[in-house]
Amino acid sequence: MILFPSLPLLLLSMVTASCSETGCCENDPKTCPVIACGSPGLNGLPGRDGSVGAKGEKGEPGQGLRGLQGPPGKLGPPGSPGPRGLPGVQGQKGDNGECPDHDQNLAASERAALRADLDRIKKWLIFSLGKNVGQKFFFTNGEKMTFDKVKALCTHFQGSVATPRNAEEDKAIQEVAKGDTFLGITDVKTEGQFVDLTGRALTYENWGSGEPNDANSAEDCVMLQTDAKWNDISCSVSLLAVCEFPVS
Ligand SMILES: [Ca+2]
Ligand SMILES: [Ca+2]
Repeated sequence: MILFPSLPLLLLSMVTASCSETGCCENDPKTCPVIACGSPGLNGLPGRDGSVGAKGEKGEPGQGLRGLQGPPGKLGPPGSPGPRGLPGVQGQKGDNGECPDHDQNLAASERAALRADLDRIKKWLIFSLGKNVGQKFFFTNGEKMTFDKVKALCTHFQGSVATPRNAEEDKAIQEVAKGDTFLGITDVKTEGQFVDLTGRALTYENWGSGEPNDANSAEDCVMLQTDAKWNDISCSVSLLAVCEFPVS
């Protein structure tokens, strides 16, 4: 059982009762609504939030203190080089320079020091790697290679392939090489006629027994063997490289 009616129904009963007691609404029901004559109703609950409006205009800068400028950024990558410029106009010939006496003395002393250093280095090299006989130095790098590579190696160091002109040089080459080595002698130009690399006839020979034999018609270079004898051999085999250099 419901003992108390709902609030709107109770209010409506009160307004109806009021109107019946005063009679203010009897002659003009259109201008005297029930609510105007009764007590004001209670406020309703707030409605739900509306949808988000459109974005507004950007505002004016603020009035606060401006921050300090930050550090510069990282250096960017270098740009590509520009085209080469035109050559400049050739300048005029300069005046002759001065060469005082003390400068000449200094240059002379430097030359003497360089000469002494060079002689010392030569002695070290000869002591460790080479041999000096008369007006020649013989050196080896201890590597084995074909005849063409030996020629290229010696030429690169402004020397030539070791070529004995006498028994003393022949012996020196053996001592430097300590193994089978190429000599600067070939019969490439004329089969059977061995000459040095400048084309000159030989002044000394030390062929082994039965050599040169041009075996298989393919032996145009000369090998100094460990038994101290010469043997013509293919230029394509790899033997120790020994170069000779003139004594300056
Ligand atoms: Ca030959
Ligand atoms: Ca041979």
